[in-house]
Amino acid sequence: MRAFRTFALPALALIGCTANGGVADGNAAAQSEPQDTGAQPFRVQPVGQFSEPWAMAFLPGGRQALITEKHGALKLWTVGGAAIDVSGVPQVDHGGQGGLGDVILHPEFATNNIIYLSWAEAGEGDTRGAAVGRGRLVVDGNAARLEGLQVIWRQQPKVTGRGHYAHRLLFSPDGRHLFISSGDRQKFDPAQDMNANLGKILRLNPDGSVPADNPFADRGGVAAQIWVLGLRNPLGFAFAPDGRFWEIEMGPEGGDELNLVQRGANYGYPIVSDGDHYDGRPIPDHSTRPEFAAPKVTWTPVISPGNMIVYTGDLFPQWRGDALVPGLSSEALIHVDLDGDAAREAGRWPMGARIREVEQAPDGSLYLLEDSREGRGGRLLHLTPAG
Ligand SMILES: [Ca+2]
Ligand SMILES: [Ca+2]
Repeated sequence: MRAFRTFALPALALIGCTANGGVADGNAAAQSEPQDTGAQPFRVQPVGQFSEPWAMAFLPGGRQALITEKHGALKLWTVGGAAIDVSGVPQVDHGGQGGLGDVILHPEFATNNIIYLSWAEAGEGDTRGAAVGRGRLVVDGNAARLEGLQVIWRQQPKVTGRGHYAHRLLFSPDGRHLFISSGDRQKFDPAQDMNANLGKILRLNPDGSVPADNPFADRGGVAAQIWVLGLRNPLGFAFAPDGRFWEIEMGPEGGDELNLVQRGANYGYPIVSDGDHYDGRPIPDHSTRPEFAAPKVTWTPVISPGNMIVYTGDLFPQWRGDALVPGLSSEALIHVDLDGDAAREAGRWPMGARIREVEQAPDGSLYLLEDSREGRGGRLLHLTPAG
């Protein structure tokens, strides 16, 4: 991540919550819907403090959640209480954008206690890459541990640098497939290379094996894992209740993207982007190459998405079926209206801090994890309806 994202605060974030910074894809019906109005619809309560928090996943029942810290700790946090360390987590390569990453539950966690983690792993020489593993969470009184951790997937090839791991994890709504988002590791061309699983979304069986009905299964090798390609740094993805699969990613200088994920599609990076390279070299815009799948929303200036969810709760009925996106450089929570195949930014609330993740609790309230750096930030914030 460049200094641009660290320090540039887009003007839109400063003028409040009615900004429509996103460029929608021209769906007139979507644009005629009312915008969110100015009043912040939620109350914010700090409820925890973490060191480099990156991801959060509630356990069934919603009384406890797992929270990863990028430096390599997994915490079991109790609502209204303390956080304890979970032992048995893997060694991580901590630095840059890398360390311990995402955490999700197996769809049948209630009976098998299996969780999935992603992290940055050191390789030969000066190389590294993301890894995904799964193990059994054992909570024993006031202690917790991870047992039988097995690596089920790795980025290939491992490369130099410490950026663009992405490594977000998601199960399909039917629980039959695990999706992994894999960033381009700031190496550009691997996003189009079918012999690399960088710059892609991969689709696996829950045990890490490759489904026979994947779009490129007949090619074998890592190509068989690929669901879609041509991505840059896909940091969030989620299924909407209508079954549509959405992905959000950081573009280069400009051009953050919200994409509708369609089996086997190529989203064109690094051949096309609505942004350009940080050193000023242009990248042709999506409109110049219609053979590539185009984003449904692009953002310039960028929002720097941390992840995304599609909200399905009752506490914020105005957001049901829509995407919520936390912003790092934009220091905001962003509401993206989803309407069939169309999408548009519909509201933005300044949070005064870089936000890494948004998570929906089982009761429909929201939690935000602040990014932290140099000892600042890192709070867990609870959002409940205002008034
Ligand atoms: Ca999460
Ligand atoms: Ca461009």
